[in-house]
Amino acid sequence: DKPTLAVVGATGAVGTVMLSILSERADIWGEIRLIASPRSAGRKLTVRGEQVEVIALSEEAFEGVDVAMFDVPDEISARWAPIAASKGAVAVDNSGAFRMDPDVPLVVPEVNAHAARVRPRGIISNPNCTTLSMIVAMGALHAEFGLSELIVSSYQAVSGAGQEGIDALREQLALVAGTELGTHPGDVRRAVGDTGPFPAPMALNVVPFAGSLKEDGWSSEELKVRDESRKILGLPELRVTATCVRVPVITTHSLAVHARFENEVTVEAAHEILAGAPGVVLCDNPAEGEFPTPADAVGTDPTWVGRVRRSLDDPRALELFVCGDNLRKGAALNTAQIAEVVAAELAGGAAAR
Ligand code: 2RA
Repeated sequence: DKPTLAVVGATGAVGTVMLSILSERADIWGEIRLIASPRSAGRKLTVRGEQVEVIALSEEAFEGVDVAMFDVPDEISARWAPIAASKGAVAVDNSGAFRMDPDVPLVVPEVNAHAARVRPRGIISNPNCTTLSMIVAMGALHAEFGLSELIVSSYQAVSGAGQEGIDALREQLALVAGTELGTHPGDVRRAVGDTGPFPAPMALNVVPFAGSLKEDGWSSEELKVRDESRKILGLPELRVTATCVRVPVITTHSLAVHARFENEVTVEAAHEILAGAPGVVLCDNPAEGEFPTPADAVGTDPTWVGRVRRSLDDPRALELFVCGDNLRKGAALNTAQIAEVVAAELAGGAAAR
């Protein structure tokens, strides 16, 4: 019998992408049960070409479920993922509630699929989209050269802040289009007024802050890049520094990466590794104007990598630029891939390694 999958948070921004991803990928699931808040119960959504009625989140909703994917706020996951697990489901959670729990593996199937097997709480976490947008490429380079340090700057899309973030940028772009705004201090800020979920205007601007403020001036996003990269790569002492920046892009996060390795590197070897790495597309021919951009990467599954250079002052370091769709690989796709690894394991297959 094919396993039963539950999608919790089916009506959200990531949930919507999830339903289209489930409709595109190999059809390994028996029933796909759609679960959301009581407010959304009764709505009909399309998955695999069929209309499925959304049911309200409750303990009974998890009866008979083999794998339950969660895309809901931290506090909802914190409460309900353990309930799903207690009902016998493996919970695959995309919130921040369990990512750093030592009894919960943090999984990116191209990098550490094996970790999914050891899940004492019956929960597997999906990383934050900023980490996910680069980690597949970094995992491939680490396997060859041995990573010793990461220094990254992110260029994060507004959809990382959900539909509210998308709406805010669209409204602001409409306000500034065709004007001469952006030529005097504060003119965009005055024209935009309410900046929505962002601490400054997003139109005609870049904002060096994403997430919430933590100790010593670091943002939550910056700390996630550090903590999660270390856990996924199994390098608890890895030196990681991130500066997270929001840019006026709807969807697809980008990162400029300085990666230092144990061994000397060459661009040729890095190209070969990246070109052969599952889930990575090498797009690196600047003479022909070929490099990844969010406008080209959006709506696609892979991590796009370009601008690969050996650092001028350090033969052990590479500079590169990566783009990844933050709603697909950054969220829904990786969750679906983890669920597939679990399904293969439950079926006694060989895919879970
Ligand atoms: C953001 N990484 O881009 C967050 C979303 N989880 O805001």
